[in-house]
Amino acid sequence: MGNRRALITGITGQDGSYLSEYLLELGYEVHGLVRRVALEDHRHRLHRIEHLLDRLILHSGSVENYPSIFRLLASHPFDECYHLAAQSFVGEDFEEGFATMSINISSTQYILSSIRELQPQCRFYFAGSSEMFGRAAAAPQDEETRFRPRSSYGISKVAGFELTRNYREAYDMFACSGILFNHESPRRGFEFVTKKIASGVALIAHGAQDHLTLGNLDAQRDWGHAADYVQVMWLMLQQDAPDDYVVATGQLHTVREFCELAFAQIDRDYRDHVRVDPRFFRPTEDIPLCGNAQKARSQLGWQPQRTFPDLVREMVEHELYRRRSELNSSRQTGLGS
Ligand code: G4F
Repeated sequence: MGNRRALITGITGQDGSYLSEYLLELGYEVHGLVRRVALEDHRHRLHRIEHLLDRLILHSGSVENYPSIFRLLASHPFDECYHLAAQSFVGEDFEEGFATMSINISSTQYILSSIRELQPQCRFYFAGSSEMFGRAAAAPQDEETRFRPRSSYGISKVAGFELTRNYREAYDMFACSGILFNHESPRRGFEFVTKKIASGVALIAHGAQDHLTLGNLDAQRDWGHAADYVQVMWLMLQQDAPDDYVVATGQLHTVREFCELAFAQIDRDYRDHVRVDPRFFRPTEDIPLCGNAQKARSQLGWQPQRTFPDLVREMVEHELYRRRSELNSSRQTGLGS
């Protein structure tokens, strides 16, 4: 396994950082495509991979820029390419979704077309999403469920999925898509509800804030742990034949349950601290997004290792630790109150 080379787009994100760790553990040489501004601002933009920087090979470039992708693939042979980069927040206004669609769709086509032309043996992974099911007609969703996306993000992911399938079928490329349901971790961005709750709990525990404002507490999601989900990306590319797989826990939890467990960790009752503001509401699903990962379980032998309570505990512990460290360092520099 020693000398295998992988390219990750979106290496600075949550999934990119866990996947980098995993591939490095497996002995891969790991390359990442990173915007020049990020390379110049390590502390803020590379914080998720800062502990790995001396073991990664980063290239300046952007998935939005065809020449930079083409150049990179023309100069380095890769065994595997994981295309994780995307504009990924769902809660945006649909009308403002043009950039999401054009960036997400064209970047996938740039990479697939460059691989086809320059390195057709390179195996390709596309990060699909449960948002592709959108207003699903049935639950749980599996590989046979019809896509009915209703966000610009979901539509862009369906297009990426179809591009991947088409390159696989038309050009005989080893190209796979993972249809990943929500996956969280301490490295999640602050715009997502799990991180918002975990970080709010830590602020409340330290007296920096009294309450947390959320949208629909009865919204349900199939939440897994990102560290479990990146392993399945790798497994997909190790099979004899390329295919697409749903990756999910198959268990639904509400935002309320996440709050209950998170606040219980600091011995508080969420009802005393959570306020609801309709501004954060989204259209609710008649049929919840809940995945059936039976195919990944039986064909790839994959099984998520971490439970929902493990996930909540880890996220809250991380935020409590982060707040404590921030307070200590501001006290040391004389800025604390
Ligand atoms: O954390 P969320 O914003 O994640 P969402 O929209 O499900 O999207 C995430 O998962 C998708 C599936 O993998 C990815 F495609 C996508 O890229 C992203 O990673 O919202 C989760 C749920 C929603 O039902 C939302 O309505 O939480 C509900 N919610 C309730 N209050 C809230 C809030 N969401 C946010 N962001 N903020 C709130 O205050």
